Amino acid sequence: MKDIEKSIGSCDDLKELENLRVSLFGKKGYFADAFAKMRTMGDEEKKQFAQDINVDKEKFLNLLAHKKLALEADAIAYEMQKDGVDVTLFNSDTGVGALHPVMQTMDKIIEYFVSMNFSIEEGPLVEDDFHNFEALNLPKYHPARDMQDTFYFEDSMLLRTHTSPVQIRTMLKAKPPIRMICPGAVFRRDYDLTHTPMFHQVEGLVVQKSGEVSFANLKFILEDFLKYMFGDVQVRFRPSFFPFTEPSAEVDISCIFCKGKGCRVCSHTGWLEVLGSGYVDPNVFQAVGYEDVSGYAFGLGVERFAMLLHKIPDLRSLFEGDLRLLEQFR
Ligand code: 2NL
Repeated sequence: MKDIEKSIGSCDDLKELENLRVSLFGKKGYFADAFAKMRTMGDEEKKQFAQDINVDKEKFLNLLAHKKLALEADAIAYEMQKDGVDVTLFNSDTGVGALHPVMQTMDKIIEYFVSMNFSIEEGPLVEDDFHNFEALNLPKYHPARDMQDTFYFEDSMLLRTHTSPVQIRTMLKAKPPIRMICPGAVFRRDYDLTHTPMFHQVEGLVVQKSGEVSFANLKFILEDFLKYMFGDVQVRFRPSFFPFTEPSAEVDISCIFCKGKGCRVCSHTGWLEVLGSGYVDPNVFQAVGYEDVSGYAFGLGVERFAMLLHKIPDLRSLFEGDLRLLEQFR
């Protein structure tokens, strides 16, 4: 018995341990043998023997169980070490990373507006109804508020659907004049060829004393900006509608693919829509307690700009992390 105890102690293999277990507890093992012997014993002797043998049995069951656990842990540690990655190893294949094309485009946009004396403002991604909708003249039953279009949390908070709430927050804490842009991620329940549930916007806002800003100021800055971004393009303003601006205009550039001749990308119109803009609706100023001011605002989608600038045909390729795309933007 002492030998077997030693063997268990020095055993370093699960199969060998199983053999030892069988030699003790198997049908022809030590304990089966011992119990068989009892049949020929007298009562007194049997009692003493049974007591001793049960102590031994308990002891060996314990020894085997502990050894088994230890060997299994060793085996797992070995497998992990064998297949693991040594993160300290030098890898001559390590490339240099780069900003994602969407962020490169964002930086170029920001660069322009900083040069024009706009400040950069940021705000929370998780917003409330007031900052994301109510203050922006989006009435209670406006379709944009629908569960179908907006990600809601249980407590009536939501993921901002545009960066406008940052402008509301800025107006609530500062006095005019305001000259700001707010770049950042926004969220809508939409996923198809031209929509992803998360994308990036840059919105701009200028507020001054009543009469100090005109639509001409808006037209100048956006035309100048678009020529900075896209080079020698024509720019046109088209009447439109947004709940937070009045009057509103969408801004087109002449198609950069066909130079305005008409092609598939511009649906044979010769124009590409790139911006929304307008005079800030008086209801927005009222919601933030501004009086005797006027201002203009605009908004754009950064992914759309990146796609046009780099002639990327499918929006979704910007979100797949495929190195064959990303390596072209180093
Ligand atoms: C679009 C349209 C736009 C705005 C965003 C705005 C913000 C405030 C007040 C008034 Cl606080 N307007 N933002 C205005 C016009 C258009 O974006 O098509 N974006 C991609």
